[in-house]
Amino acid sequence: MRQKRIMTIQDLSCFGKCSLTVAHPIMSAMGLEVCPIPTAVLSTHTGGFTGWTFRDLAADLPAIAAHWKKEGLTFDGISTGYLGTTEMIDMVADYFRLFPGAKKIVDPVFADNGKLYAGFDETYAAGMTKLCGMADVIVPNLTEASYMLKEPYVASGYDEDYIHGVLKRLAAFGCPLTVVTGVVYDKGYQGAVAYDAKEDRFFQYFRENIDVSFHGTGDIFTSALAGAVVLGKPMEAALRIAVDYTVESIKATMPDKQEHWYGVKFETCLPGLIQAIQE
Ligand code: PXL
Repeated sequence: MRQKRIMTIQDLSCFGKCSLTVAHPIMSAMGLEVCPIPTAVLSTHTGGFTGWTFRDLAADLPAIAAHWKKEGLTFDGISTGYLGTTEMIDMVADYFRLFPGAKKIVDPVFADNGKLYAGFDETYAAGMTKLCGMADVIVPNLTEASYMLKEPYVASGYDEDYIHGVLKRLAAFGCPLTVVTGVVYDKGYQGAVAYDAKEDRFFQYFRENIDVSFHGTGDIFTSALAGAVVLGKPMEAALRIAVDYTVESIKATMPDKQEHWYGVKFETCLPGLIQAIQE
């Protein structure tokens, strides 16, 4: 059987365990052939460091796509993460048009904990909303969902009806499978809830809530989810695989959480992920 092939379009933050430095190893471990497209090279991610370098590689994107098309390359999936500029969002939309056979998984990556990340604004959120409308699966957190829906951010105290409503309103942008992450109904549990618009069905998977915040866990979740989806796992299984892997990576980091604030030890948990996709 031909190996499943996925391209992943996001930045390469050389230090900090996020975006390409997690997506590539995670999806490789899952058995996918991973083709990374770095949108920019940064010395570190922007979440907690100061003075990072930033080399924009936007100019290379159209040429990479043109070469790949000339070579006749095809892809089973395209996953996207931090893109940085609206110009880059437009270029990714072109990739989506050029590779129509690929399953498109979009993680909006522009905000968390009620706030936009450094360098983003409402225009970027609007551009990302359009890209989400072109995707097969979207994976916003509740902050990104609120920006895309232009609704106030609700940090806590919401119920299942509220989350199901958010998912349905997001689905109206045009994506058939919507997943929201970081859902906490009851302080003891955290998880992800998904909505399959075609079947009008919700799925959810929760684990114990570890009340700490590490950078890059959203990227880890989306990488595992995208890998599972492109491997053909049903959404129920993909959610479980991705939530379990993220929780295990956080748990593995807890003993060193002070020193490791910039990212979790996802590497040590890869054997469990490899096991999980074989089940
Ligand atoms: O983890 C998301 C992410 C990815 N890439 C860069 C970031 C962030 C979040 O801040 O700064 C460069």
